[in-house]
Amino acid sequence: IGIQDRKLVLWNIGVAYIAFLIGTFCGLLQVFIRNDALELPAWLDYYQILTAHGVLLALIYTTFFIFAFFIAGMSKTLGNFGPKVSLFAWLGFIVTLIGTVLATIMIISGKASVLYTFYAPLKASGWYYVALALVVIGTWLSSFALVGHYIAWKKRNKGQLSPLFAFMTISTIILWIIACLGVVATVVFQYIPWAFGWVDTINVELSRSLFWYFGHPLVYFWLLPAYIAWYVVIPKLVGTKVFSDSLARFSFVLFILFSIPVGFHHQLTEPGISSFWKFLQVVLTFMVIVPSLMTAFSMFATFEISGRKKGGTGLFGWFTKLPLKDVRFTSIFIAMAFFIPGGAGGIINASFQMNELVHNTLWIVGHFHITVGAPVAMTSMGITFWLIPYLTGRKFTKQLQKLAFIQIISWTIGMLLMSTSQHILGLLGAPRRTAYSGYNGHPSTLDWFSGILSNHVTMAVGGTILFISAMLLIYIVANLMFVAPKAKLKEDLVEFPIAESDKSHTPKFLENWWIWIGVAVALIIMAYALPLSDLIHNAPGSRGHITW
Ligand code: HAS
Repeated sequence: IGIQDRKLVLWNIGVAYIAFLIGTFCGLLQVFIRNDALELPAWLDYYQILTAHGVLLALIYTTFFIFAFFIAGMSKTLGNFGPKVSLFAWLGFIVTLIGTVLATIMIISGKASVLYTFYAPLKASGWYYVALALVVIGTWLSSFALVGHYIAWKKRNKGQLSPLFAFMTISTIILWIIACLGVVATVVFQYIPWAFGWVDTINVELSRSLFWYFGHPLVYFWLLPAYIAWYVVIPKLVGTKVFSDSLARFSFVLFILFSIPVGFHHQLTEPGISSFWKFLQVVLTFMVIVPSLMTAFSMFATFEISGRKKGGTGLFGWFTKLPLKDVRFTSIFIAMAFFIPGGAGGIINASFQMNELVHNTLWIVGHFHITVGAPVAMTSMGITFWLIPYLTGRKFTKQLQKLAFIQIISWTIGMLLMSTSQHILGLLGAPRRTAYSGYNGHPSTLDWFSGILSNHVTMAVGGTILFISAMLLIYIVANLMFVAPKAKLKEDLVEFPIAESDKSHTPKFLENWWIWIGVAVALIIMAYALPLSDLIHNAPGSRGHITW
């Protein structure tokens, strides 16, 4: 890809890893506070650090990295950006960055200790919500740039299906733009007027519902770029083609349809929404599991086809033929393996009754560490190992590859220890989002920590290993950006791995976005129109508002 586009991608990656550095450091502080091993100075508190950890890793690291990957992939598959597209993409980057810096300042100065879900009636400085709005606007500008680039390609290639990477990027962006409408509505019309004191009240249940209208598709905004790498990059690394172009596209279409009308599954224990609407959204949640099962099927098929081609025999012969010595592959393979229990845990969460058992416990914290913290993060690591040297023209030296292996193995061990203990503690009843790590020595809580895995030591050891792994990753990233020797020989040049995908049998209507946007909007109206209107008109307290 061209030098200008490379620069933009590198800047996005650079910011992503600065957020990663601060965010993982806050994670380390957190495990120690939860173990009573660290006393904080008066100006710093647990919720401040927890907010920084959640926002910088789950929101900021992911967003910048995702746009870096999208920009690189779109430039690679559709051609270099033109001046207008470039301008929008840079503007998007700058506005997102300004929002990020403002939000970080607010959090660190203790004016926004509201956690990444910023539930009312927790209130931050009005400027924090302005910062969040800027982040969203910035991502929209970048999204418009990518959509513009895609439209220009479509005009040049009338009647043709776009390359798989571009199709998947556009699907993810459609999902993102529709999803953001919820968070924009609550931030602009509810939080900002309330936080600046222009109005006295806020309709809490409405704000939570609008947040989760956005919050669930947000997790697919994190997941889908990882799936792009699974569908498009992985087959190349194992030496085969995309298993089925139509299946891959159809799974992304299903995400557009079913990711959004499901937010109530985060609110199953909340009053104010009737069981009927919760049940409807639970059913739709089970629909959004289908494209992930299709993805699992497709991945196993890819491994099996490539394994058999290389001479693997028997039921598990394919496994022995996987390129496990290639850290770009292994990192993503472990990511996938994590998503098996991660996805199963999601299904448990989504099961209306079982949610009673796990909601608001450490189980959920365990769940999101083996979804976003491992499958998504480890896929980004796998991408990082080739994307940066591809962009900088540096060598991914043998020594760096060894370090990368140590890094991903330590991340795996740390995540396994920490998330297993979080799942167990959650099942025992340990609540999440609390600074009272010992639960004030309450007798019934003391037993929780006597298990082999469910004890303070495991969590602390897990957290520490993760932090060391994160620092190792930062070292590798800095090296690949600035230090590693330039690749002079052709065989040292790092490639952008994109597998061939046979589009000859793919139905054209899969790329008719208006159909999918139309169906998505219809489903959203069905799942949300009546319950949201109920929340606006029938909220307890004064008409339409709960006063805090
Ligand atoms: Fe979730 C809460 C339900 C997926 C993230 N989720 C959260 C929160 C986060 C999060 C951050 O229904 C906390 C929010 C908060 O702060 O309150 N989640 C689901 C369901 C899925 C799911 C049904 N979640 C994710 C993903 C996330 C994520 C993905 C981030 C990226 N989640 C919930 C629910 C809650 C929740 C409730 C609220 C709980 C509460 O009460 O608060 C599904 O999408 C999962 C489907 C996935 C699968 C797995 C397919 C497996 C694949 C891997 C194949 C492996 C291979 C490798 C090929 C069915 C694709 C083979 C290798 C070998 C070695 C064998």
